[in-house]
Amino acid sequence: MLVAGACTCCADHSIPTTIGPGKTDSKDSGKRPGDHNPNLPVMGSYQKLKVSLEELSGLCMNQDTTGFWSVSDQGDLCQVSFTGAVTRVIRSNLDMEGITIDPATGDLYLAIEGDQMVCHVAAPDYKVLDTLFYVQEALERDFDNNGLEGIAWYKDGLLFVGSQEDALVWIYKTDGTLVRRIRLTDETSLIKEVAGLFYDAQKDWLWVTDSDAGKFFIFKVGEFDLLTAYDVSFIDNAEAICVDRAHNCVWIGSDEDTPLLYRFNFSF
Ligand SMILES: [Ca+2]
Repeated sequence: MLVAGACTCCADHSIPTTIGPGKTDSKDSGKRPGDHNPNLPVMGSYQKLKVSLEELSGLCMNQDTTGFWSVSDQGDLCQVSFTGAVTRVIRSNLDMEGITIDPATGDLYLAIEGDQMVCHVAAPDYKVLDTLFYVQEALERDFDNNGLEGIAWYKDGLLFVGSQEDALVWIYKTDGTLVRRIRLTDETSLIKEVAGLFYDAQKDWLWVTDSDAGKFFIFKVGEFDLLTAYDVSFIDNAEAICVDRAHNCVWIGSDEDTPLLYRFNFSF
């Protein structure tokens, strides 16, 4: 059993990594592969649990941090407990791929693929789903099923919205004003697509999961330099990510035949 925070460079560890936690890719950093950066989180062992939410694709912590909000391709908005129990709150015919929360209000924001739009569900009732805005580039370039997959609350009424195609991330105001566009494939050749997003306010980092590359990444917000990447190629379809500093772990949701939640112990 690997202890969270243990060194991950040495042999005989249970976590398969190609790049390695706390290490950066030489091509992007100018450092030798395997260089440790003591300021970066270190991945430890993991557990996984089954979740009865078909095509689970998005995940965020609820406002009182007692469990998750989650969404599925089937159009279900659900509450999910830390043990994987599911309570459906809204059922729709939308391809829901990402979810995030405004921690101040508890309002939810959803990334919808196909329609390429961002929807809003107001707290505390969580009963009505409104369309906030459409992502014009994803519509104009006809991203279709290669479109919106991730969304993350940033700050001051701003959202990160991400797409599979070109691993694009847009920063939008909640009123639909486009503020900035970042193409993460310009930052690193390791990334193939955005499948899920999480904004880490404590460090001003954007965590990105990529189900095609089988990795998740940390980018520094601002320049969007790649800080590190974690190999999770043993996960079938890593579409959701939630960083949980309170429990010293990172949760990864996998959209597969038997949807799974992976809980990776982390030393932050
Ligand atoms: Ca999905």
